[in-house]
Amino acid sequence: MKIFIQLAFAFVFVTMSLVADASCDFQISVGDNLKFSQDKIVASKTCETITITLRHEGKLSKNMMGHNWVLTSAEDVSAVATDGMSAGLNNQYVKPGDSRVIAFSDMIGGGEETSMSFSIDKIALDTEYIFFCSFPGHFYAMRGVFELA
Ligand SMILES: [Cu+2]
Repeated sequence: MKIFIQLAFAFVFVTMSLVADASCDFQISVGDNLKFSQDKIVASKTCETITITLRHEGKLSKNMMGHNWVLTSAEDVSAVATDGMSAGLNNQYVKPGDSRVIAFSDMIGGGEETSMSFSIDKIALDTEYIFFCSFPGHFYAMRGVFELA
């Protein structure tokens, strides 16, 4: 009986941590068009680290239809995307050392997947954040809201 109770507690604990993980880890897919599978990500403010996994389900290569996931404050999006264009594909279209960039993933093409994590310490609760793709020309359409709740 004692073992059963311990197992029951262990089960509840594991279930709770699975639920907690659900709002810290995000799977996002993209394809041969200018669209993320989500236009809003709400992460839990109890997360220490947020992990984004980006999967490209299209067929086109990354120099034609590359996508990545970049997070900045809403007011920095245009400037970061513009500076990123001249940084080139080798830099994932993100200006090296750009302090306005909170997190960014590698640029991927069709059939590829990439994953990246960042600390929640960089997110302020009173600021509006946007995630977008920094491939030249994509940020106008490929973007979404990032929120902590
Ligand atoms: Cu893109």
